[in-house]
This record gives sequence, C-alpha cells and structure tokens, in this order.
Amino acid sequence: MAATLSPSQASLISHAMSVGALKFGSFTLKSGRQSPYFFNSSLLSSGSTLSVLATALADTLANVGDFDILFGPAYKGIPLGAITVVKLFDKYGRDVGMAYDRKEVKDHGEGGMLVGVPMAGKKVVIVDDVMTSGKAIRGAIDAVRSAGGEVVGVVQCLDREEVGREEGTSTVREVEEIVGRGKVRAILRMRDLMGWLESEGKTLELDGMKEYTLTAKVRS
Ligand code: OMP
Repeated sequence: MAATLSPSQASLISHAMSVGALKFGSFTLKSGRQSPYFFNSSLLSSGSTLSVLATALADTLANVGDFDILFGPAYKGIPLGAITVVKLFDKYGRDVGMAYDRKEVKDHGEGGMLVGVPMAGKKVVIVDDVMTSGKAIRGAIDAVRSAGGEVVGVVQCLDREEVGREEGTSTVREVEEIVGRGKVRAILRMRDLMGWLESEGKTLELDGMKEYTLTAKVRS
C-alpha cells in the first residue's frame, strides 16, 4: 500500500497532525460508531492551516463541471465554503457563489435559515468535513433542494470510506444514489491515511485502521 499523495494531500495531513485535527486512538462518533481515528476540521483554524485546506479543496473541485454555488452546511461547512470560493477564484479564476444555512431560524433582520447567494434554479455543490453514516449530508442535500437548488456534487475533506446503512454498500455509494454516480469527491480517503501511516512506520495506528476496515459490516 504505497502512499502516493499529491502535494496538497500531503500538506493537509501534516498540518492536520501538527494541530491535532487528525488523531488516532479510540473515538465514539456521532452515529455511535467506534472509530480508531478522528478528523476535527475545526482545529484547522489558523491562516496557514486554512490556506492549506482551501488549496486542497479547490484542487479537488477544479475539474468538477459547471456549478454556481458552493453550499457549506452549519457549522463546520461554513468556513470551508468561504475559504474554498476564494481559492477557486484566486487559483483557478472560477467565480462561484457561496451559501450556508443556520441551525436556528432567524426571526429578525433578513430572517430565514439560508444565507448567501439564493439557490433557486442553481447548480450547487455541497462542501463538508467528513461523512460517516451520511445523516448530516442528507440533511444538507434536503436544505439545498428545499431552496430550489440542484445538488450536482459533494466534496468532503476526508472520505472515511464507511460502510453504508444497507449491507454490501458504502455511505458514499448511498449518497451517490441521490446526487449521481461519481459526484462525491474528497481530498483524502481513509486508504490515503493508511498509506501515509505505513510510510511513516506508524504500525500501531495502521493496525487499528486495518482492524476497523476488516470488522466493518453494516453499521447503524
Ligand atoms: P454522519 O452524519 O454520521 O455522516 O457524521 C458526519 C459528522 O460527524 C461530521 O459532519 C462531523 O461533525 C462528525 N465527525 C467528524 O467531525 N470527524 C470524524 O472523523 C467523524 C465524525 C463523526 O462523528 O462521524
């Protein structure tokens, strides 16, 4: 399992490790799944680390076909959307809008749940940190569709390559059933992390990851 990471992937892993945004150990996930690692994108919160993340996200989106708006669901998706549209413009000359939602309805001022470019009739890509069971991303897809937008893709920081709710499938595959085959992308996949662990000689952590993939069946 050789780690052939692109410069932006390698840079993201090393920055994430240095600020504790990527940790190995034992973690209980939102879905209740027990994981040997955790990616906490909110710890990537300095100028240098966000710049690395923005470049990696923009590189991942650079070849995605036409879209009008990048939607970052509250809360962690909001900065991801903002930094990525800036980088897409600066590095690739692509000028896309950004939008995000609130967790609570605002009953004064402009009001409502949605902020940013109106999504009605627009092609929208959703950006988020990770998906495990896919519950959070399904909520984001519903939010875009309720606003009249068409979800044409999803980009995540890390594809945990989790098993799906149905036997023999993956969360990504299940989400692709909703948004289209090949439409869910990620900067990094779990196998990239495993390749990196191997190249770094971190055998204990690698064994934990292997065990996790081997014992993966249908998870709730
Ligand atoms: P699902 O809704 O089960 O797909 O979980 C996705 C959410 O879990 C993410 O949006 C995060 O809030 C959180 N999460 C992480 O931030 N990092 C991880 O490595 C794993 C999770 C998680 O709890 O599954």
